[in-house]
Amino acid sequence: MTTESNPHHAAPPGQGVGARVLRKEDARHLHGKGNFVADMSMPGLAEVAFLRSPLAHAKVVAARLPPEGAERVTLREGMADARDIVADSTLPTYQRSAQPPLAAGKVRFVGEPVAMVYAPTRAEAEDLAELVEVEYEELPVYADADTSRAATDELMHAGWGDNTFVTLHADKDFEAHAKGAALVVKREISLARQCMVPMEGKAVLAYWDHQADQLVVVSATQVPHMIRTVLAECLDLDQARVRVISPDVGGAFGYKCVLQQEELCVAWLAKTHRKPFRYIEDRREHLIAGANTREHKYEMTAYADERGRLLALDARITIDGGAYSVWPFTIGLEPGQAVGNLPGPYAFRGYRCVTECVATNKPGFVPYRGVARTGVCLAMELTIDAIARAVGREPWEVRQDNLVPASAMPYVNVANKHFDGGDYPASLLKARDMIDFASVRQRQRETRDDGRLIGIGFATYTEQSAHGTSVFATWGTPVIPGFDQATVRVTPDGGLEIRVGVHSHGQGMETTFAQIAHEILGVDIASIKMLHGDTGQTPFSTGTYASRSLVMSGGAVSRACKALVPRLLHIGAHLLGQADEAVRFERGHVVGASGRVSVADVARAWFIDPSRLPPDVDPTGLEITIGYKPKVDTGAFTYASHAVTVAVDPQTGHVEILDYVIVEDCGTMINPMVVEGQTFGGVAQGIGTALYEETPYDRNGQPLASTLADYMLPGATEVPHMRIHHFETPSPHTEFGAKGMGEGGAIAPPAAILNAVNDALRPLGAEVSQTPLSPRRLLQAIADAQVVGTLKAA
Ligand code: MCN
Ligand code: SMO
Repeated sequence: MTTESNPHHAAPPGQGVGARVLRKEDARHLHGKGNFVADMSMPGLAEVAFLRSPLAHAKVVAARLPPEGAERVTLREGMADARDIVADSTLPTYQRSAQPPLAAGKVRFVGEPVAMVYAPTRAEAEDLAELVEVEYEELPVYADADTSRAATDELMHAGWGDNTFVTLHADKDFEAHAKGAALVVKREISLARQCMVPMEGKAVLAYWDHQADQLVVVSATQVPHMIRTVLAECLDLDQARVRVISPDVGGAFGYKCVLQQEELCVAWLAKTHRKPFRYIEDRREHLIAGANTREHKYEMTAYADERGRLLALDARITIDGGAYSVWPFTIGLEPGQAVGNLPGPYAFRGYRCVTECVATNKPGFVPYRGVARTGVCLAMELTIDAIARAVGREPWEVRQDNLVPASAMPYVNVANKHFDGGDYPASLLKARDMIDFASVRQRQRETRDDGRLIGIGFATYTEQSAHGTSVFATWGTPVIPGFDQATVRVTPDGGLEIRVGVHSHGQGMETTFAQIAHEILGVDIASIKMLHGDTGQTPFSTGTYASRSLVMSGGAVSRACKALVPRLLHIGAHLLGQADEAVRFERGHVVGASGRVSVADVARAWFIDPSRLPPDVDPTGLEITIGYKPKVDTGAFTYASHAVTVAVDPQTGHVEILDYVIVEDCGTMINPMVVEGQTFGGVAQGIGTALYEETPYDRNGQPLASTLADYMLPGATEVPHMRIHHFETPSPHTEFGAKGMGEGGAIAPPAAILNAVNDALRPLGAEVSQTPLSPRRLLQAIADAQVVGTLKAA
């Protein structure tokens, strides 16, 4: 018997692993057909607005509701059946915070929701909110870590002994390695507090599905299954009576990987009133109540030999954690990642670090693309350059001497990170060559008509991705990821449905996961449908964060597809009239001496014409749920070297990026175009951190950047054309050898750019060490250097 294959499913070449396939998801977005929470409407939908605290720290003495519409206003005491958000941690010294869905008795940051109001339109809801009168009694404000640390009464949270969330200590052979050092270099390095500013802010719509007798929460979230778990707990509902759907999400970057107060509030309204409610965060709310990331301070003391080889590092890290510890990652994630990742890709053997995370009257810290690694990379890379200056060598040379060499791989570093492979020094040399280091040094020697100074900077880092159980366990978080499952179903026409519990909110997984399936089963990616972001339709997953989706969930897709092959073979062999051993699976076909049958042919037999099946057919059929658990769960280590050339105007303090190159290695790339898009997007955010983005606070804890006129984002004119080169060192631990990379782009830019600026400023003796590097900070550094110069001369 010969069966012709269905030409519809004949796979064109070049859709599998490694192909630069255009993204399946882009057409709907380019045509304005995306389905975001703000696009949805339902009969009887009420819009929700929040009355937010104007004060940073105050007792709520009384609240008077307006005489008309009071029934549409909720205060904390009106939702007594909802629990506070409490993220516990197993970290020693950790003090837990209880975050009420609406402020209870006291407010702890400007923008904290105090009352919730609903009306047919958002405008009416806001008008009604304005009529709620709240009486406050001001408390001392802890607008920064130092002020907060000094507090003895009126502490941030009841029952606390001081205002510190958690303090972590690490000491690995520090004294032994530091004692012989010829050189000691000290630096203070800090990052400003900033927002994440996704295009779409928080967005949640909740209703009661009477048929399913279920609360349905449609939310812009990265982690629908975890949100279901915690909402059910907070609202005292059976897990099965809550369904969370994450539709199209307009960027998330970590902002949407935690339970948000507003999610809990709107879900409570729907549960209570059995009607649909929706809340859409506006830009001003985001900028005020969402300034919750990056604010780290590093006191670094590096011990090196006379050539600049690092022997030991002593660091003190202070993190301004804001008012509340978020669920599930807790505030412990930030110091935990900082202490673990500070040593970066370097091979030194003595390490001591104290990381203190202090509670302040600001919005609570939320993981943001790169998490603590952007801060630690800045601190480490500025320190490496400072060492190079101290020993009079080129920063790339000193970096080169200190990086873990390829010959030492796999390598366990001083912080017990298990680097899986790659050539870190080669990535740096490649970046140096791509940016044409020698000619930049030459240009620096030439005087320029415009008076600008040229500088070149480097940064090398590792991005621990897809961290597993053991890593999260050391961070003490209440939910610890272990493994992921995928369901793969062959459809009756030979297409595929893939169901995964992670969520793609811009990463391109609808395409890349289809490419994985195509690689194994040969089905055309146009006929592969990925279902994600719906707890009612997908296997459980802790969700998308920590650049884990490809390795974990993509790994499960790969395993599931592989597990379908013997089933397809068995049916196909029967259709061909041959024994299983006599056929093979090749590019979407079962092939034997007597001919070939396609996946579609097999599917037709299975679903529609079982009379053609072998008598001993496996009744589990052409659908499977299978899991992926990493062999080594310390994560897969992507790494990269970034190099940048800048022109600095010492008169105006303006920095222009002239050239930017990236050499990265995320193992096997599923889709290099997606990897590049992820990297470039991350770099754009990193440039924001380096040069523009900041929410300053005054002493009263008032945020001073509440519009996009004061909160500066890089735009098309600030983000340069970038050049990228890939190494592909397969991970020995993952499917296809792929490593996660979704955050990497955002890790290195502040380090590379500030190093480049410092290189430019060398003739002036000035040095910068703070983000964002605003013109004012840059001019201040030059002025400080002049004062020092004058004093030295005197
Ligand atoms: N990929 C690939 N080959 C590799 C590695 C990754 O083709 N070797 C592809 C993946 O298939 C996937 C994408 O690159 O399509 C990112 O994969 P991965 O590194 O696994 O990261 P996640 O999918 O888990 O995404 C999370 C990560 C994080 S933690 C943040 S923060 C972030 C980021 O992704 N937020 C983003 N990138 C973002 N991109 C957009 N557009 N929006 C966000 O909110
Ligand atoms: S900050 Mo990314 O969601 O881990």
